[in-house]
Amino acid sequence: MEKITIIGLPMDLGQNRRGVDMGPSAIRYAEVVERLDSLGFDVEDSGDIMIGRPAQLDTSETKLNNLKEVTIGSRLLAEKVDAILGKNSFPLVLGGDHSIAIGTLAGASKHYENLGVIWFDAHGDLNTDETTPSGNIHGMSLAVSLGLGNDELVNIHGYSPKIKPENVVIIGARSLDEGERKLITAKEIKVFSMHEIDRRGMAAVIEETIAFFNEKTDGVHLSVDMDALDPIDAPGVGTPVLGGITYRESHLAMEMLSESGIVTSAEFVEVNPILDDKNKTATVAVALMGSLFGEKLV
Ligand code: B3U
Ligand code: MN
Ligand code: MN
Repeated sequence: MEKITIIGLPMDLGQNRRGVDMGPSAIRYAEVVERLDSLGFDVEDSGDIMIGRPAQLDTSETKLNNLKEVTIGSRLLAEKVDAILGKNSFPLVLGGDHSIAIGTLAGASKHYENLGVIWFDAHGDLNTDETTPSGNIHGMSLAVSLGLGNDELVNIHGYSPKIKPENVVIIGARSLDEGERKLITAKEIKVFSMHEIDRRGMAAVIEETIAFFNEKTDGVHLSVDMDALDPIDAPGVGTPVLGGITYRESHLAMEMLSESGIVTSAEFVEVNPILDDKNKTATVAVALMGSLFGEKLV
């Protein structure tokens, strides 16, 4: 695919730390358009989806914080991603917190019989309204896409489920809640935790991921939560977890995915400029996008 359409969803309502709504601005400031342009793509920046802000934020640890706004944002993003794929362009979505994946996947999976999902994340984002310890929807977006959890979220864009558990690979996990572990076991979801990455190396993990998808998927969505990376390399995230994927390992992963040609849509989320060190995390995100779209060192 030669065309890339960038779409931002500057929303921080899927979790409790303000500032991740500035992620799309930070990523643009790190010159995402120029970077992808220089690789020879026809890049269109279609701007941001604006959803407004409630007068009173819901930050209690109730079942689903800011459900109304997250639902509106997801609906609008789903329509947009659906339309971008309809025009044969590659949707590159900029977050925002990881709840936005509900909308991205709702828009993308309509275009495939068997959409694979690579969930690059320190977390599983597999909580439901029953198991969530926080009420934060960014910790539920993968479960919602599997058809589990709140009805309104699950049915966004008019159908459910968006993806099948056998088409999901989680890479970089190191912080999973009890309910998430149970779900992973029950649904037999493939997880390459930091243990596997340490033990086998990122190259083997990505080779296996590509082979796994090649057999059975007709498209693959790459969802990159920047907290998959070690906080040393990506400090500007709301929930940093020690012992993550290194800068080099993450580039290798993107380069191998680029060579494989399997990725059909992508999103980069959880960049929080308030918590960052001189826009480092956005800069790393843009460098990873470079590798994902075929940038070579020599
Ligand atoms: N699993 C916890 C914490 C969390 C999920 N995603 C992030 N943090 N970034 C939860 O709230 O569901
Ligand atoms: Mn996440
Ligand atoms: Mn995470």
